[in-house]
Amino acid sequence: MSATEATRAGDSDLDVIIVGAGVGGLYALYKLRNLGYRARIYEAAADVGGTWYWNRYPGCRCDVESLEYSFSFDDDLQQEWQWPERYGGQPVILDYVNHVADRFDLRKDIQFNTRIKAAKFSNQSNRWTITTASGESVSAPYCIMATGNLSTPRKPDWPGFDDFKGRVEHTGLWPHDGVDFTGLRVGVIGTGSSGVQSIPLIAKQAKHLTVFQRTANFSLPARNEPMRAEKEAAHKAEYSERRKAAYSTPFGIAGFPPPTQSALEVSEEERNAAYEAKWAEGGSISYLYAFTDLLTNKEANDTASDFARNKIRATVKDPKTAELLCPNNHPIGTKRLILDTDYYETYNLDHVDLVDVRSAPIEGLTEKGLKTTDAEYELDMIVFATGFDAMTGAMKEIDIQTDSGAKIGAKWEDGPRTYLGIMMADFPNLFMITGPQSPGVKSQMILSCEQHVDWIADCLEHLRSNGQSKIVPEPKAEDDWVAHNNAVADATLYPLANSWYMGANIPGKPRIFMPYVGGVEAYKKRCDAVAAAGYEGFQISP
Ligand code: N01
Repeated sequence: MSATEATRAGDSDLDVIIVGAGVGGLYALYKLRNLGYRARIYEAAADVGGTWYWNRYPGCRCDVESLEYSFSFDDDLQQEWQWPERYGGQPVILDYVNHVADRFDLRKDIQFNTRIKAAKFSNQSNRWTITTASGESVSAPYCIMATGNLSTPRKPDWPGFDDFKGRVEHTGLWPHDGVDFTGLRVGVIGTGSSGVQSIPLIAKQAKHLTVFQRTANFSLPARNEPMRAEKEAAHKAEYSERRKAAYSTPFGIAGFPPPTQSALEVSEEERNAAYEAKWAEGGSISYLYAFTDLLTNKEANDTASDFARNKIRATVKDPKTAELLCPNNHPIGTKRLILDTDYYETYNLDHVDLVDVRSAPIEGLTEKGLKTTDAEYELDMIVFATGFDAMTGAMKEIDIQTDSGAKIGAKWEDGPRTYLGIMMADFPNLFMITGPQSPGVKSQMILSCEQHVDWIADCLEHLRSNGQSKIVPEPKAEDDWVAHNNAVADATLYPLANSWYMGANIPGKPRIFMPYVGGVEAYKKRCDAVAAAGYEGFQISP
């Protein structure tokens, strides 16, 4: 029997197929295995880690504090693991994920180097069959897509990639052996989190750095620092209470007392003192939590945006560069608020230039570098920090369909449609971890992954104990959830920004606000109520 046949034979006994070995997929495997399900992960990469496996660019770091951005399901794990810094750097987070995979013996049920190309549901056999890029197929009654929200890196569709004589890299597909910029003229395209984190470190090595900026983004100082022993001890002493409390917050992160005042009901002096304190403290939630209405009232938001713009002007010495770095087309917080280390300071270095590609867009690559509508820039290396086909990209790259004719491409043609961001009408037994229209990317991601996995596990237990084996959302429940999602977003300032939350960074992608922004607390209550009511809004059958 060949290795492939052997795998297939074993896999025919699977209860659950999981796609993706990032934090969501790994916890799903752990949880379901402990409940007695035969589950296996299929993972495109050569190892675990998901986003932390692929994004190895210099400066890559989580913008949620490390004591929060970690699994809560095992108290020994959270007590024993030691985070060296306030915010986890990519290498440390990847070490942590590897530690979790080893500690709970997860690798034996993960098939690496296996990209899933198609998934098809048969109503007759009540099974999902997934097909890998090499043509292998595996089936199981249930399938969980743990494919991530920022896992399909995208470069603009420009001419000239083959002409360029230098090197091209994307931050989301960074080489494992690193990149040496010494002596090179480097161009970075993009000033989202990936660009802003990598630019100061690339500038340290490169002979010359040109940053090509289309949209200036707001970024706050991260104030990263070595983990303080007393902070770690205090946090660990009340870890389980803090984890529970996190579910009663909007972003799934405890420790930030909710604001009580509007930015407009205090004096300018008081307001600026509050922003100054938050600026000094570091952290995006802290800043956006300065007042109650920063994400819902434009006038209130303007005060926080102005404060941040003045900080940029005070840091960047060249007034023209400073002005170009001041965001002017979206309220602060409506695009992902970035945390940086020395980002604005980097523009004071003589060998770093900022080029505005909003007024003179990039036309393509040339033999020597990059050409905009008004100049050519000679470069040895171009770093694309141009982001991802966020939230829907990874799912849509898989040909997901059912034998009743449902297809993911058609289903999501005008934007994602889900019930609770966990399942879709017409696609039975297919679950998503932190799918669109759930709080995922607007929350502490690991908490949201755990919440979804726990909900899915309870759901499978409910089916098993009731002798049922098929679950699918009712179309009306999905319609209502989509409408609710849109209504909640429309009550905020978020839709004012051309962000990846809106699909705006991908030409031709429908402009629809994709994450659920009603907050983790309200969302979890809703999910729990749906389950408690016998899976309200779902059709369940044998
Ligand atoms: O991607 P982005 P990212 N011509 O989409 C520009 C998470 N993350 O990889 O804004 C010129 O934010 C684009 O310009 P514009 C985090 O959630 C987290 O940086 O579309 N420029 C933008 O400046 C984050 O939000 C961490 O006008 C072009 C940039 O490329 C998300 O991942 C670290 C262009 C893309 O920014 C994505 O971040 C890193 C074009 N044709 C990432 N096309 C942390 O935890 C695109 N751009 C800290």
